Amino acid sequence: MSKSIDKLTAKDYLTDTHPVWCPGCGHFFILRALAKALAWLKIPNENIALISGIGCSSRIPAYVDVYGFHGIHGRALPMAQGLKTARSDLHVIVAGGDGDGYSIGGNHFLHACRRNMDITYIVMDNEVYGMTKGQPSPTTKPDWKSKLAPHGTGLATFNPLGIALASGASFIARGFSGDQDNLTKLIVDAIEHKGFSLVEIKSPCVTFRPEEKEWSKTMRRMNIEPTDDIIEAVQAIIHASDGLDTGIFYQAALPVYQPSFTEEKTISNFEKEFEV
Ligand SMILES: Cc1ncc(C[n+]2csc(CCOP(=O)(O)OP(=O)(O)O)c2C)c(N)n1
Ligand code: SF4
Repeated sequence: MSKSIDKLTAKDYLTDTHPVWCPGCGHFFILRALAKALAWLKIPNENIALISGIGCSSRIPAYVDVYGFHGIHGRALPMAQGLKTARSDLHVIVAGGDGDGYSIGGNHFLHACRRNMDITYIVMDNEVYGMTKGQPSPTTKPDWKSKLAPHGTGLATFNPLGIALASGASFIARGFSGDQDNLTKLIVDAIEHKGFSLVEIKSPCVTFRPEEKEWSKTMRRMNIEPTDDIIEAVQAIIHASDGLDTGIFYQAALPVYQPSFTEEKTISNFEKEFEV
């Protein structure tokens, strides 16, 4: 990037690759908000790494002009934590879907919250597995009927905000892909936060959940200040259990886990240690 940092715009954070997402997919708007947030923060492209798993959402590293890694399903967080361990100087951002992060990656999610490393996790939540053609995900409502679950799942939904709070995350927010200004600001705040920041973003899958287009009418901004009080945060999360409130539910200065990475800990040194 030859442009001076103060002249960077959202376009400077986008690659020339056109996303293969379906026209109207909410993920387009998350990509745009992320690029705007990076331009707002004026972080040099080479100081950012974007890590993902597998899913329509997880294609996002191809479209953002920063270091990227399109990994394996459900394993974006461990990869990102490994990278952050080795390169604490990088802004490490993780992005992926509700299936990737809360289902196959659910256990990693809990422990990433608990470790509270300085990483931002963007979950592009469309309440469905889009890439594999519409299976219910952990955030799918129990009565949503589909070919694969003709009577609905009948299962209570996973509550990402509550689980993140209980597991130790220090920044917990919900955004909506259709509310660009608010979403851009949430991503800026999340990246600036020191510790594990979750931005759970409602993002309509127009192909397998066309009814989610209605979210543009029902999602609402919360008018509350971020709190570092767990009880207040629990109350805000319970109050928002219909999934329609957006804003920061919790933000606290908690100890950040950052293992030190020294020369002696290189892979070749480990190999030497275990040589027989
Ligand atoms: C180990 C493994 N299991 C299953 C799959 C199949 N698979 C690919 S993407 C995906 C779910 C994607 O859903 P989500 O993460 O919500 O993202 P979306 O496509 O909705 O954006 C699944 C189950 C896989 N690639 N690897
Ligand atoms: S299948 Fe759904 S999530 Fe995937 S690109 Fe199309 S609209 Fe987006």
